[in-house]
Amino acid sequence: MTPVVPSICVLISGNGSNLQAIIDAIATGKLEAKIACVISNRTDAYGLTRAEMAGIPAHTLDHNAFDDRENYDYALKELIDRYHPDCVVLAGFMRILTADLVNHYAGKMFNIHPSLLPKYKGLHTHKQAIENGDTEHGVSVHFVTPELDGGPVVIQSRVPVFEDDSEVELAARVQEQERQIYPLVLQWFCSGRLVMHENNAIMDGQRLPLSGYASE
Ligand code: NHR
Ligand code: GAR
Repeated sequence: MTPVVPSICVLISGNGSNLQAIIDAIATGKLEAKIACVISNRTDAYGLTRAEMAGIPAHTLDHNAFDDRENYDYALKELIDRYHPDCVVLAGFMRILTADLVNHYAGKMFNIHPSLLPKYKGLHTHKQAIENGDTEHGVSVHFVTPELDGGPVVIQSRVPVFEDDSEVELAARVQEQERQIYPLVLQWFCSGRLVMHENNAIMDGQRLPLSGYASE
């Protein structure tokens, strides 16, 4: 009998380096899953090309074609649900999602956010870390809940901030970590080790600390 492989829908807006890390982790057997589809809200996202090159169905759903967030998210939900994914992954997806959509995928939607949450929710995180003179910065993977960047953290990875760092340099350092931790979290989820319960991340039956897995 062929084993049932969990399926993932990946939402992107841009370059898609996290998407590529997921594609590569599947190819090398580190992530036992398949990508059902990739959806971008922007037509010019390079991640769409990455999906096509990997033979994955790729769609653009342009938010500019919709009057409001409710209508956009309704269409997005319809498109995602055509694939019946086990998991929905935000990978550089730049649109805030309505509570309706997020609740529809409760416990199976993830985001990777470029800061050590709860620090720097929202946009321009690298700029803020530099401007505030932080010596440490990083990235968090969390379950998505209606509260923006506020869902339970699964794992964080830390990087140093050097005195003469530009935003671009710091972002590159953070993104190197992103490519490591996102496939790992997805493998935990797809293998049934990781669940969300009452707004907590639970790993192997244990509630994870607020900063996530093995944070130090
Ligand atoms: N939606 C919900 N409900 N909850 C979360 O935790 C979400 C979410 C949607 C996206 C990713 C998040 C990030 O990692 C994310 C988490 C976009 C914005 C934003 O302000 C903020 C946070 C995130 C993504 N977007 C603008 C908007 O008006 C558009 C900006 C643009 O297009 O460049 O939607 O940082
Ligand atoms: C990543 O650094 C991700 O953390 C960040 O955008 C980049 C996307 O890279 N996400 C956000 O800022 C979400 N608002 P990618 O398209 O190459 O995966």
